Amino acid sequence: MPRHMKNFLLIVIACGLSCQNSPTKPKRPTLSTPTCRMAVFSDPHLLAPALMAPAGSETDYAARKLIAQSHAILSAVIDQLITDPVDLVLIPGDLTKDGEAASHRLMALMLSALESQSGATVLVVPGNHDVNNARAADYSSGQAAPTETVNADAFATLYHEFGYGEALSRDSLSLSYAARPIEGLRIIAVDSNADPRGKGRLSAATQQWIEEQLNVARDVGDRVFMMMHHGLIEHFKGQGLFFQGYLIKKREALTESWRARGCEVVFTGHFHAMDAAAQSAAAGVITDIETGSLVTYPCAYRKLQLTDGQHLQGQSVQITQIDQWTSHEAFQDYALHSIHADAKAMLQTTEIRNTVQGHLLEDDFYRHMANLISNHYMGDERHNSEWSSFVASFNQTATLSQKLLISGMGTLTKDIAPEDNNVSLILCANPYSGVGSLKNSK
Ligand SMILES: [Ca+2]
Ligand SMILES: [Ca+2]
Repeated sequence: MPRHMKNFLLIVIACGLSCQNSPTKPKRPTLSTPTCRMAVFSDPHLLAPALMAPAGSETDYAARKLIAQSHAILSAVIDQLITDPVDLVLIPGDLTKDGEAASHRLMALMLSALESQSGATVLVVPGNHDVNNARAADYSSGQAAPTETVNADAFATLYHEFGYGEALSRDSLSLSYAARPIEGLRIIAVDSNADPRGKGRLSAATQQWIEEQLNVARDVGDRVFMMMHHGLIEHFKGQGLFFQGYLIKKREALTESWRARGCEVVFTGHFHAMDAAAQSAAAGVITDIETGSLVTYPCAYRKLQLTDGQHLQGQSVQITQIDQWTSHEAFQDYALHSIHADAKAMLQTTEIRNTVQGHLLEDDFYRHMANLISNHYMGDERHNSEWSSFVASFNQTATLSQKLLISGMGTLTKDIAPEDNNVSLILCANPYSGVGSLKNSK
């Protein structure tokens, strides 16, 4: 065969093969642009009134948590969300004080009233206090007596109407699930409690299930928000060092993996602070929006509006009055004073105790820390000149490790962007760009 004929045939064959290897491109879904009103409240730590200590008894549940007021605070939030309703309510864990079955049953009843009277869809996920908690106690005798807790199956049954019954998919090894409460908006609710000691951890199988769910959301063009109890991103520099149990283990790898699959927002709780912190990953920015505890100063929740899948804006709402509050002290002042009363005890459960012990200004250290912590809980914390002058005095007689500690704690005075209380995020027109090519409908 002449050479030019041979070349011609080779070109024809190559074209044929090339056509066989390039089937018609599948039609890609249009990227969803959901709009909805949302509320997020976290760590309500409800203790059923039937289990509460009698009025006037000495029981001190844990001072910074206003457990005795937990039912009244939750009732106030639910009343507000019935009066001024939203479409979707997310609750990222620690629904109960310590997983008491009676508290869970009451919580489910209250959430049922919220759904039926406001029309909202309510989705929950457990925190480290909610399931198989040996500390579940009945205080009604004036002493803590062990009481029934719930296991994972009972939790999913109790909250059947609040995520588990309407899930598109459930992880077989945890209480994680994916739901689609709003057309075009997928919520992946992550159970971050694989570590029985209460620290944030996911099993390898649950990580894989989450990635599969994110891939499914991408393939159908849904926007994705995630929620879990433990933090994904540090809310102040050094949180991962000094308060390790509050953040999810392997957080850097998870941040990369989830952002690469199109998740831009994770709603968390656990540390009891109103805070939003963003981090850049290879595929783009991801923001951890932490909501404080309803039973810890400033007893706030979030109201948000998602517009066109891209604009997330909202404000914090503080509970300033509850039913049957008869104290001469304003409720918010009482909540703030409770932080000061408990700061030392709380910090002494961490590594901080051994480091600061023996310093001449040890007690002053805890007093100043109470200020830093309450400012961090409130959110949008700013430079604190009182703290700066205290650090100067403290360092005059501090050891090297004490100097490192106080320097680390100083990061609590520097908020990480974005703003904490007035959330205003512009999300990507296409969060899947670079990892899949979806067409945006706008
Ligand atoms: Ca912030
Ligand atoms: Ca902050």
